Amino acid sequence: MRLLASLRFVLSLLLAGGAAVAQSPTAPRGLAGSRPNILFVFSDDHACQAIGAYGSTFGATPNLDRLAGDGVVFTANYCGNALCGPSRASILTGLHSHANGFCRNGNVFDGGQATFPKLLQQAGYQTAIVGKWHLDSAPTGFDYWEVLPDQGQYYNPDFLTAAGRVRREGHATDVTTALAIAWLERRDPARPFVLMCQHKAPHRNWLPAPKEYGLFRDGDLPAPATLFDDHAGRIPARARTEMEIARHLTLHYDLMVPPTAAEAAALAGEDRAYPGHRARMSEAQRAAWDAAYGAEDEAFRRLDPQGPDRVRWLHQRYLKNYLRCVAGVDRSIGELRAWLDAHPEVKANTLVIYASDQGFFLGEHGYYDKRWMDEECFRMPLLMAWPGRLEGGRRIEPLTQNIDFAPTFVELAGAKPLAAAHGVSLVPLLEGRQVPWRDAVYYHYYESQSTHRVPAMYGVRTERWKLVRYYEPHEDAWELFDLQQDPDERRSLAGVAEFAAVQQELTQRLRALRQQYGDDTGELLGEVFPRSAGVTRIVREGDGFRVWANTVGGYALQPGASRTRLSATTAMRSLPGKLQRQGFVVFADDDGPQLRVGFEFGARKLVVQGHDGSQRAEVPIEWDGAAELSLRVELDAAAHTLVAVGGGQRLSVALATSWRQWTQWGYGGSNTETWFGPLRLE
Ligand code: SGN
Ligand code: CA
Repeated sequence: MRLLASLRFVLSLLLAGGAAVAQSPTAPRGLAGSRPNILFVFSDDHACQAIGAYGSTFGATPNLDRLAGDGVVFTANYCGNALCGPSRASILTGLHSHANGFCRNGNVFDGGQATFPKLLQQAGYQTAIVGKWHLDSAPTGFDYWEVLPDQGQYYNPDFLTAAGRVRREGHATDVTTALAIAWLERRDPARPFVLMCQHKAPHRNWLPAPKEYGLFRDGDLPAPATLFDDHAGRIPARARTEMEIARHLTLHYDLMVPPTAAEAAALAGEDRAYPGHRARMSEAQRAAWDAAYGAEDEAFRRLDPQGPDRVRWLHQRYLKNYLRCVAGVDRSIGELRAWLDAHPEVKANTLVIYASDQGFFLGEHGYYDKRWMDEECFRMPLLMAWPGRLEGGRRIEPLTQNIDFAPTFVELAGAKPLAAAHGVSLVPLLEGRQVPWRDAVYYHYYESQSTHRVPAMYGVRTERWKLVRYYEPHEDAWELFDLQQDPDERRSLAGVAEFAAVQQELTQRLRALRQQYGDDTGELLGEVFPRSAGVTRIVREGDGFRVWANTVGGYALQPGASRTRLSATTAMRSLPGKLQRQGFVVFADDDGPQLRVGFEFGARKLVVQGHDGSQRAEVPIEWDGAAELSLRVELDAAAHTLVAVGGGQRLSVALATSWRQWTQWGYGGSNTETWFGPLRLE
């Protein structure tokens, strides 16, 4: 089976004209099945631009740079979906998102599937994970786990354990490191281990640990050339993205600048979370924070910078706090390696790995956050050191991806292989062997219509080119970048006559990759649902449709003749074996507002809701979780009434007077795989 799979892979590479890897004369052999301990240190949102070994000049990572000098640096490592949960799910399973089922944050990881910790456990390894998890379901395949709930807190974080929830005093980075070391101390020394030490840092909202407060206090750090990018030459959605330092970074929540009395009385948006973050700190922690930041905050108020100067100030504050969080993670690497130095018998057989779930924008294109297929966030750091086995300072340049991690660990451990993995073991690259290798990596991002408003996309990157398809019908666009001529990705060449042949070839390559990985998500029955967002797939089934909605409020709509009154009926079946949230029918006006009427399956409720949370009404229903639910909706714009009947209940809602008509309708949901009957309108 395994032989067949690798044969198929090699064949697909040859057919696709895969790249070969040059041989290194000094590289090690026989790593497969050598059963090293694996100390896998993993952080959240750590971009290569902030690591010295990848060319950063910020100086935030002396320990990581030392690790890179002692070991190997993967220079072209990528994620398949630049978001936390999806990247982690791909690392555990070796599968792209559509196949492991975790397409967006907020999905629930199916812990019943094959993962590398389970296979290593079966092969006699001790398995442990501490820190960020973000996959919602309880970790499976670990002898010991102690993880942050959801995103977790920086100060005095709560942890989830098999025995319940505990609050631990201190900074998340330090607490996580301490948990990792405590486990190393008490593990069974007779068996190999895999320990995943997963830091929350440097994730938003960038609260460093006290030990790093003093860093970067003198002068400005260099800003990227594209800090004031106008987004011209690319798709319009780039300018609509809500991740601009100038417009979206919040002063209090993101940058922890204390609000004035007037500001405190009117906190809005994410800034409303500011007081909670202050309250989470102890009095002593707050005092230490204020002592470190007070003078800078005062200077900001005094100078009150405006326009580009204000953007530069926001960027500096953001970047410095981000790098202080990075430096904390770097210190953790130093502490873990110091523990290994003190235990030479363990160190000699321990592979230390450092990676992060995706990269991050550090002001490039004026952005923070990630999600786009741009190099800054698509690329992931990957460093590996293993004394006596990996020669120091080597750079490994072929295209690698997070789906390769699990097959690598499994092969090193001599465990049963992951039969269906999309990724391939990196062992040949570690050994410097001449093997056929992939010449392109695949990407698919789903979480549109959500925080930061980045459209769904899939794409391909080769050594020189990147082609991205924005497939939601209301976006429907391509971007093509020449990474050699335009490394900052400022000018899309999609649709430019001179590059038509390149675009065509890459389109075929993209199609072939989608086929190879079996990804048929992202297309919506051609023109049947011309307006959609956040729905990944619709197929006809019976006389209705099966709909996959990955996003909060995902929908797919058809246009119709304008109506001021209508009566609609349909049926809904929440598909068994899947984790569901809600399924609803949608009625929309041309300029966007939507009414959603349907069921919260898990909570067993009939619900009416406006697209913006308005018009909310709900009533509990009696339902066995399996039966088909029928739904009837009566809308009358003139009488301002909405009546919903379903699940044996009736909801009556007074409609806002802004509703004049309905011109589109269809299906929607969140985290749902739902079968809908035909939507019959009268
Ligand atoms: C939170 C952040 C977002 C971030 C996502 C995903 N907002 O929602 O800025 O993009 O997480 O990040 S915050 O106000 O909660 O910080 S991920 O790394 O977990 O995927
Ligand atoms: Ca992340």
